[in-house]
Amino acid sequence: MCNNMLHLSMTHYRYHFDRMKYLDFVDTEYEPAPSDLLCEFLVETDETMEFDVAAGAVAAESSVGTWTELTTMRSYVEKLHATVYEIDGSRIKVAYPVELFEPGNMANIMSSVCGNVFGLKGLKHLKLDDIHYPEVLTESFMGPKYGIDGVRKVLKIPERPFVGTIIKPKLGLVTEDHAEVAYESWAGGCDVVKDDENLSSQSFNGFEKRLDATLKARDKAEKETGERKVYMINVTAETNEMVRRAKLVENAGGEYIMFDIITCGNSGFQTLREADLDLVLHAHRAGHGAFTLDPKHGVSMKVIARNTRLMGADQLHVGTAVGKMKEGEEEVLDNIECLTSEMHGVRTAMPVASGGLYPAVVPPLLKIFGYNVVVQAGGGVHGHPDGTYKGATAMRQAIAAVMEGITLQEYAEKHEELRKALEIWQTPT
Ligand code: RUB
Repeated sequence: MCNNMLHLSMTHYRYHFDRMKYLDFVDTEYEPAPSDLLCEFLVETDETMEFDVAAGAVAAESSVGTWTELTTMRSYVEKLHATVYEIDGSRIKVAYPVELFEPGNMANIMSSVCGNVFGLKGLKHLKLDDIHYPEVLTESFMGPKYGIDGVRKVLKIPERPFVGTIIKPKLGLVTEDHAEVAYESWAGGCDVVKDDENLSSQSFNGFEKRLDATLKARDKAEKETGERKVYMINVTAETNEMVRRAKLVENAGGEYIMFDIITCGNSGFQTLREADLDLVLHAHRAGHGAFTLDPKHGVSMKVIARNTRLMGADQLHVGTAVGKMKEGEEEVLDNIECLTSEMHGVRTAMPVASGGLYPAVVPPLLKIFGYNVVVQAGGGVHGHPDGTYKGATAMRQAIAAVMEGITLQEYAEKHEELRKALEIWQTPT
């Protein structure tokens, strides 16, 4: 009991002592310079730290400060301090002088604004909720090579949403079966066929064999349908191997690759983008939920979306609001905004809706997304009672119905594939 009291009072004493230094990083009169990097954090403290001290601690520890005064501090270093320039409830806004960061180095930027601060004693929760880059940093990253306009040109689809599928089962199919399912998907109406996030080069479906067999299936489907078809093969691997695989795809006549942005990491992706291949880059965000879903702690999907676009992804998964993944409409719209809003001339990236989609959810989905979206259904295609081909047709019909302004029920009267899909998968209530 006594020991506990002593511990508590020492803790208070320590933060009281440090308070002056951390508070030096708070100045709500400060007006950010156009060249500042701006971050929004959500902060929650425990009983050992006062809120404004915590706010200053975030700015200090993510810039030039630490827990004590330094004999090594110089006035020219002090000028580089970050400043908390706004406090609104638990939300703080921090401005960072751009000199703190190495241009074009996302790992470096994240090591500051998304680094040690997450382990600070006294902070119960911390969330990096948004980030805004000044032009001097946006122009130091490659950005998307194609963007929305570019991918529409590749697919020769000027207006309609893209219809995509993920091969299911996600793992286990041997190469021949994988290619056959891909062919059925394209022939039935899909524009895009995609690997799942955890298919790379396992023994049952090696990368090189799969690339060859699936591109042959693509060529056959293109010939038969007269439509452009694309295959997003998953190149996720160790960085050098990932680039090697991407080059194989380019040489084999593929137009697209996919990779897992969270598990490959920022530097892995930057290396891939800097190879500057003639390939559309599709980013899957598997694993983001470990950082993004807690409303109070971690990093928001908005930050991941802005960073992924800036580093150069042409497409990114942003949630669906109507499918199996957790985010609601508001979060999905925020994510879409991060990919499509003005960002000092950086190209836009195409939002991807994926996860628990099927024909009946297409109308509410397109209401949220508009037509600039890749609508990807895995189970919603391959779970159709009449198989993959008809499942792909039903998805395409659902999109046609929305574009023609007809209800799915009305459209289904003359389209059996859609009718059967609507019979087994209803609109959620
Ligand atoms: C799709 C699937 C994907 C999701 C993940 O399969 O599981 O990996 O895209 O979600 P299905 P998100 O269509 O059968 O659900 O894209 O939101 O990250």
